Amino acid sequence: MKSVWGIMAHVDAGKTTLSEAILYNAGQIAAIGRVDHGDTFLDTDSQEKDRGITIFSKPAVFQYNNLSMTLLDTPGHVDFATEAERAVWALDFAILLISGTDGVQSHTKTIFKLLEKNNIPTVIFVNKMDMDSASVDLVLDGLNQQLSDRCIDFYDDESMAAEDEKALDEFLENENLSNDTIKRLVFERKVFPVFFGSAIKNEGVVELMNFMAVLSSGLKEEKEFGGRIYKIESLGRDARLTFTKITGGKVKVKDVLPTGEKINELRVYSGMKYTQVDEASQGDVVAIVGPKETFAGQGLGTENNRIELSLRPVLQYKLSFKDGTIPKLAYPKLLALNEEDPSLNVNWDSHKEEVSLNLMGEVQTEILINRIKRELNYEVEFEESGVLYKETVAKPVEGVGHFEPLRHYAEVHILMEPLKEGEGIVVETDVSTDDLSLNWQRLIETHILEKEHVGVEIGAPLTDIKFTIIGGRAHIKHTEGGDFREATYRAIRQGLMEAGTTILEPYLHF
Ligand SMILES: Nc1nc2c(ncn2[C@@H]2O[C@H](COP(=O)(O)OP(=O)(O)OP(=O)(O)O)[C@@H](O)[C@H]2O)c(=O)[nH]1
Ligand SMILES: [Mg+2]
Repeated sequence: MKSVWGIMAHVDAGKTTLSEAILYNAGQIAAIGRVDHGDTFLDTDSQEKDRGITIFSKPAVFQYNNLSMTLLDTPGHVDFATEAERAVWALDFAILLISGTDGVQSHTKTIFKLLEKNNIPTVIFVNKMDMDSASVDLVLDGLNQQLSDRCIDFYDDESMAAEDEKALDEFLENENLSNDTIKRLVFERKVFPVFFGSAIKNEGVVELMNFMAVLSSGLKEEKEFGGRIYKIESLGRDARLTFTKITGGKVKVKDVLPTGEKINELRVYSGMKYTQVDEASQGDVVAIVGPKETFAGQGLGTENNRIELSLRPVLQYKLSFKDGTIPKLAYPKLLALNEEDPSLNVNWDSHKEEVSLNLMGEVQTEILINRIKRELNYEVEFEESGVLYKETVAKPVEGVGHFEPLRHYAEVHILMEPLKEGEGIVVETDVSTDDLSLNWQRLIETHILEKEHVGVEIGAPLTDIKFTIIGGRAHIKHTEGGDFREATYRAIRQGLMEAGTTILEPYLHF
């Protein structure tokens, strides 16, 4: 079985260095490159080399124990947290890195929550154990207190067994746990096994890789086609690339995606280079060339939902041109940035005649200014211009939407209820297929999820809402594809108008 592994951690924990060690042990590269020398397989962008940090998540493909695995190295700097979050959408498993000298950091907790939310089986590697100040006991204590008491030393079978009744029986009988049992505990996220080592000295890495092979061989085959788009790239590239993890079945060049767009080319990237393939199957990460309308978070085939970022910028900035460029003319080109990172929300304000966008922090701002200079040739700067609010529905309400011009018909009833902070957008259905056929129910669900709906107070994006589809009607003859879209949008709008919305203010923990 092919599998996708993400390496995640706070900044400078040694993710890129661990990727080097893994690729070296797998025979993929001839020597372990050094971030500080700018010669790693994955930190290939010039700004990454200059700064010695990872900015973009990038895949590397390798074979180990006859298994094919894709590693996604991710950025650890908080300014690039959305890039790391998108990578999570493509993962079968995660390796959470902890620096043996720094222990659990606040960003480590954020990442751990992301992995929990996306239900990713996670293995922990405590790095930099070659340093004198590193301490096994201190790090384990920190993990247990700040992440979960189910972070357990990989070689401590007894403590792992204590997390599960069946495992305990096995341990009492054999005084150890089989690989299969440990595998199950990790798949069920009952245990987060902890490995210790040093990426730079290549210590403890083979042990980690052997366990990666055990986990990879436990994935189940999914026959039906499914895919998850996690990243779009076009700026500075020769084509628009839709990075997709294939979650089931396969796709071929010239196939038409379920979205209606054709695949012209399939590329498997590994480091700087790519190879063209005719076919991609479950467990592959491919860049699809051809589609123009795809977006990060989009599901294909059996993956029939849209994933939204949970980490988001809270400040809006105004972009000004130092080179006299007319903002309106530059705006369409800047839109390519939105495709790569929708959280930027590059926006045109027609009243003020200015371009605005949302940013996470200073390093991201500098990187973006450089990219805009290099790839679009504009000299720009940013000025802080406001706080980003969100809205939620003020109280539970049933929204009703009709769409019935001549020879069209669709009717939709949606219950909208406020959720607790941070719960995001949830969609459920509570209507029998006798009343509304399954394909219409699915269509309504798609239309709820396909775009960011906005509140009625200040037009800020909605969040923390549960939508329940509770009714709807189609006409045997007169219902066409787009009718349910209109009716769904109208139902949401009508409900929000009736109940009103509450403005949510962002806040940060320090
Ligand atoms: N002593 C020691 N240093 C290490 C080890 N692994 C990495 N480093 C050093 O730690 C620094 C950061 O390493 P990276 O691999 O760039 O860390 P990263 O997690 O990829 O950093 P970002 O991508 O920027 O988040 C570099 O100076 C590495 O040489 C290790 O096992 N021991
Ligand atoms: Mg890195």
